[in-house]
Amino acid sequence: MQWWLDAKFGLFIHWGLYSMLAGEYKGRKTNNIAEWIIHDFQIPPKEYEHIAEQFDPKEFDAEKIVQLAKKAGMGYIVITSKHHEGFAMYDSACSDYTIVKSTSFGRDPIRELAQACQREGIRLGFYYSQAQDWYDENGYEQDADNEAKNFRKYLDEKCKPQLRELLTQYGPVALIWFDTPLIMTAEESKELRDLVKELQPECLVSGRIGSGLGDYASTGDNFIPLLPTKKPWEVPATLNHTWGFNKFDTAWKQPEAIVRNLIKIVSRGGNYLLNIGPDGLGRVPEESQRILEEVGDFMQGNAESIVGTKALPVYPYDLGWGYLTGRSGKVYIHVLEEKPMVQLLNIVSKMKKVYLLASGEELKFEQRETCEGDACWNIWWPNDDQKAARERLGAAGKVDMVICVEIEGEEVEFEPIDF
Ligand code: FHN
Repeated sequence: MQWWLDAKFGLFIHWGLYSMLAGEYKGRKTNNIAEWIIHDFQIPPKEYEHIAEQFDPKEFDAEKIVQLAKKAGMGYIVITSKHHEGFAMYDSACSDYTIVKSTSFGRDPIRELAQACQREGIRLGFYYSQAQDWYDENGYEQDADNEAKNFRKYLDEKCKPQLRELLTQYGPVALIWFDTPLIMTAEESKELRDLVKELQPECLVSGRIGSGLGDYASTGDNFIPLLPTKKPWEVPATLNHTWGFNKFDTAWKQPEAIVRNLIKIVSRGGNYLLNIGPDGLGRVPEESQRILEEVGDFMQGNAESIVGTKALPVYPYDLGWGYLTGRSGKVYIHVLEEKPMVQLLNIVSKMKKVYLLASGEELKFEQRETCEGDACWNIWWPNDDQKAARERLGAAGKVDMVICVEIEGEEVEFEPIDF
């Protein structure tokens, strides 16, 4: 799974029939995440079939989405192949409730995306809701009486056959992003894991397969761990509140916040899986595009401080103004705020060379002890002018000025603060 550990940043795509409703059904607005509308409003499956008949996302453009992910510096894409609504967003022979059979659109967007990803050299994984299925009478549903259902039948006749299709029809699959196991047993989760590994041994399995059987941990949605964890981990996160498109949700996190989250997550050794929700016509919301493009401006010059980095030992301070990332022999100081100069305390490693990552412009530095005897790094902006240095960096320095410090030795050494 080295590719996944190195990638650090991925694109999540929530797209399904719910995207067409856009957070509203029969004049009623949802106040929950929009892809839950069928559950929250208890829309009967028959009615949902009519919605499917009107689904015609003719503006879906797989190539454009892949380019957007690449421009943002993302290394992988994960798309909903079947969300809890039970609708297959690909050509599935196991069900008639699919984008190819139930809509006038008739195309297989998963195939289009798989082909675009292969052309552009970006890995593709599939989200698959393995337990919740609000269309199938034997699929589970949160807060429903699930005990009475024949889940074995659902597993054997829908879930496993569909996973088999996804893992045999679309070339190499980077990962299966399972979600909401609910009351699945450890044996059932293991059965799914075994199936994935039998069909594609390299394919990863997300933490939400259940019973701790994932190849990595998926944190709670939008929850960033405070400290590095033992198991590799990933934060699935939204750009606004919802995952599926909701025309009323305009609470967009701005590029500054996204870059800050990315650095924070990467500094603690995690991955950031950031979501877009295309609308009912298949279009990526303009705000999502703009935000990801600006994040891409940062990544353009600074990807080295993100991609392929490893969690450093825990630095004993919460800096407030920035974060540290690193790799063998290098520490990257992410400066997110105005600072006359940059100082790091209790850092023992010897500095060899210091420069702005995006431009290579060298910075004056000194290594000393403070009056209290703490090991200390001091770094100055050229002519003590951060603003001018930021301007010279252009778009790559707008949100974060990344300073690269080359050090002696491979791993940075911090000193304890309680000596
Ligand atoms: O219920 C889903 C939700 O719709 C969305 O898919 C997120 C993404 O992580 N997962 C579940 C809730 O945790």
